[in-house]
Amino acid sequence: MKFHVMTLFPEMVEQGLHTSILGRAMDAGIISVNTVNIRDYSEDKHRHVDDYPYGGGAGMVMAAEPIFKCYEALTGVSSPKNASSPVKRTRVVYLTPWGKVFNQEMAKDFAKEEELIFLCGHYEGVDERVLEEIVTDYVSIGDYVLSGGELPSMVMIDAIARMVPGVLTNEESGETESFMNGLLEYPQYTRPEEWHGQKVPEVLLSGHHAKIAEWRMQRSIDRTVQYRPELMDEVELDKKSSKYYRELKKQSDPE
Ligand code: 6GU
Repeated sequence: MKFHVMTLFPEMVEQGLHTSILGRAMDAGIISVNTVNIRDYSEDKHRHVDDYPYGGGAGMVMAAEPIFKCYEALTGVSSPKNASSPVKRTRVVYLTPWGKVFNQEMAKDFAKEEELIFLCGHYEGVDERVLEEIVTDYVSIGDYVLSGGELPSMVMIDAIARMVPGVLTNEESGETESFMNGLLEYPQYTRPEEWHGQKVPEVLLSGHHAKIAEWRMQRSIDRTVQYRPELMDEVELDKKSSKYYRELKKQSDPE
């Protein structure tokens, strides 16, 4: 899968993505990240890409033309809205706090694409007209404001790339699956058996796989109830786990 990132800070995006699992996937040729500097498509001699907002107000607005030129260079498409050709348009994601909030489902959906383009804004925003012209998806990574779309694009690329076949090893996919049952991860322990007076839970040393699985399921439920209770409305629990969850609710709410 090919990721293209249109940005004013290409080094930032490149440096952040070449490590660990994604670095390995790039070396293996399963994914690639191509950054494009929007400033290279500025039309004035000072390489400006922003200007004052019509109507006044603080801050600067990124101008439409350099972004559009950058998009044309990347795709070869000059009128995306009235594309009459049967070829499917490459999706263009604009990162913005007012977009749809990103989640694992969306990561899986984007991972079906062969190619994706990210547009990273800066300053107070981007001229609305170029967004209307080229953007297919408006996405936020949560309810807080960041300085630009670079970090959000990196977050999305990481999450999407993990869903591309061949990026994760079998073992790594298994771990993601265990989160995707809708519960939070159970606690993990490694050596030593005792640290700062705290012992590793006995059952994990028992070698009894069924008991270990049951213990982990219960700790996942405990943790989800404590930190993200709203997730419990969506999960499907097996018989044993539902019984445990019912008992847990009875204890905290004996009515
Ligand atoms: Cl996608 N962009 C910016 N600038 N801030 C954000 C965001 C995106 N998602 C959350 N905050």
